[in-house]
Amino acid sequence: MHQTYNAAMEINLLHANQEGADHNRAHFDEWGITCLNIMSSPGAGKTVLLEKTLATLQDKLSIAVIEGDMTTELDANRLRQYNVPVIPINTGRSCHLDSKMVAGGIHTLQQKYNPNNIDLVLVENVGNLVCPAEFEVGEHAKVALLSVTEGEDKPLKYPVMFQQADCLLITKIDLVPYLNIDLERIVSNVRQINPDVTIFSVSATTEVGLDLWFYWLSTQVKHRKYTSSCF
Ligand SMILES: Nc1nc2c(ncn2[C@@H]2O[C@H](COP(=O)(O)OP(=O)(O)O)[C@@H](O)[C@H]2O)c(=O)[nH]1
Ligand SMILES: [Mg+2]
Repeated sequence: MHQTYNAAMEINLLHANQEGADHNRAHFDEWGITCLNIMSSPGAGKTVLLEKTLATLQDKLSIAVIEGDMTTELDANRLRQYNVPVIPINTGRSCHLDSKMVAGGIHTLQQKYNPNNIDLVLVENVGNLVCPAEFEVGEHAKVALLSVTEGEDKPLKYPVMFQQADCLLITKIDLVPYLNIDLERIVSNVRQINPDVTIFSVSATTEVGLDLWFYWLSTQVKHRKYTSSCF
C-alpha cells in the first residue's frame, strides 16, 4: 500500500515536471533558442567543456548558460569571465535541476536580456549520473559526459542517463595512457544501452576531439540570428 502511494506520487511529480518542461521548451521555441541539457557525475568536465565551448563559439553564436549547482556560484563565476549571460540556480538539497527551477532561470533571462537575441542556452545540470536524466527541463537535446576515470561499467550501472542521451562525450582521454581502462569497452557498453547515441571522445586539456563537438553543437542550433553560417 505504502509502495503504491510512493509510486503514484513519483508519477505525479514526473508528470508535473514534464508539463513544466514542455512549457519551457515552448518559450525557447518562441524565441528561436536551442536548449541543451548537459549532465554527468561530479567532476567529469562539464564546466571546463563549457569554458572551451564559450571561448570558441561565442563569436559565432549568441550563447547563454543556466548553471545548476547545489550551493555555490563557483562554476557560474568561472563562466562569467566569458561575458555571456550566466544564470545561476542553486538547487539546495536537490540533486538535479527540474523544470520549475529552470522556468525561474528563463524568467531571469527574459528580464535581464533579450531572449530573441540568443541562439543557444546551455544548461549545466547538477553533478549526478542518476536523477538529472529523469527530470527534463525543456531541452531540445541531452548531452551526457563520462570521463575515462569513472570506469567502463558505468553505462551499464546507470543506464537511464545513457539511454536518454542524444550525445555522449567520453572526456579526459588524455588520461587513458595512465589508466587501466578500455575505451572501446566503454563505447560498446554505451551502444548496448543506446545504439543510436552520437559519441565523441574528447580531451579538454589537449583539445583533441573538441572540433567534432563544436560541429555537432552547431548542427543542433536551429536558428542563428547573427551569423548566416557558423562553420
Ligand atoms: N586531464 C584532464 N582533466 C580534465 C579534463 N576536463 C576537465 N578536467 C579536470 O577535471 C576537474 C573537474 O572539471 P569540471 O569541469 O569542474 O567538472 P564538472 O564537475 O563536471 O563541471 C577539473 O580539475 C578539470 O581541470 C580533461 O580533458 N583532461
Ligand atoms: Mg561544473
